[in-house]
Amino acid sequence: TKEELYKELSDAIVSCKKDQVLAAVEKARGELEAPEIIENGLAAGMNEVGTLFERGKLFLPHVMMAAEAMQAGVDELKDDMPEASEKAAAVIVNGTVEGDVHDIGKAIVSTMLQTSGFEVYDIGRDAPVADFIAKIKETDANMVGISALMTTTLQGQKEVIEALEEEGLRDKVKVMVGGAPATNAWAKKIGADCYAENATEAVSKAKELL
Ligand code: HCB
Repeated sequence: TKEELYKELSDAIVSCKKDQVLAAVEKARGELEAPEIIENGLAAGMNEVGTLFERGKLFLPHVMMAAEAMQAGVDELKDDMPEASEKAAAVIVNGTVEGDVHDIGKAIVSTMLQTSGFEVYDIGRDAPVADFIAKIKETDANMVGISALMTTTLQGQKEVIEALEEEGLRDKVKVMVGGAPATNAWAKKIGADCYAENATEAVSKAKELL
């Protein structure tokens, strides 16, 4: 069943073994769509890794190995992503805030937006506010996705919004925020246009903002 395949993918991530992840991806491929392999299988496993890390059952080297395995699995699936039926009328700059190296979730969001017809410019992780602004200007973007995975870097999302205001760009550029510590309430508080809990929601909310 689908649930069994999701579990196999998730367990493979928790095993922190790249080979096991690639084997599980290969097996799931014929049965599941690439986005559901990533979101319901691999990402679910990564969340489990996070929980085990918090409980002291896994250590940082494991998390790094799991992250690498996850990346390999996602890369393997790039060619399976569904082709967008039409181009969305949006250019989006996507990045993880300065001081924060977590970029797995953000990369998934970028890929899913791309396959949904968005023109995506991913400025990577640990990106200073100035990089967000420069890329938005350079590409004439009308949307920005700001990722932060730590309570200590969440503030960076607010800083990007403040910079957009200072540059007189805020009316033109819709703002989406995401990452584990972000919430709807936080998005509202800092004046973002939306919060997305996962990549599927990022795509649907970005479409709503158009
Ligand atoms: Co990292 N880490 N980590 N980590 N890490 C977290 C985030 C903690 C919560 C774990 C913990 O302690 N409980 C924690 C942060 C605590 C806090 O909030 N204060 C933490 C810490 C503390 C650290 C270090 C400081 C550890 C250390 O060195 N002592 C260090 C950070 C260094 C730094 O950034 N300056 C660190 C390092 C690492 C790595 C390198 C080992 C690795 C990252 C590898 C990489 O990204 N290339 C890592 C990982 C993997 C995690 C956990 C386990 C998983 C994160 C992840 O990839 N999840 C995480 C635990 C957790 O999150 N509970 C832990 C899977 C993806 C698919 O989910 O939430 O990232 P996601 O993205 C979703 C969703 O949020 C949304 O869509 C995505 C797809 O569904 N979304 C967006 C995300 N961005 C969006 C943007 C949008 O516009 C829209 C939607």
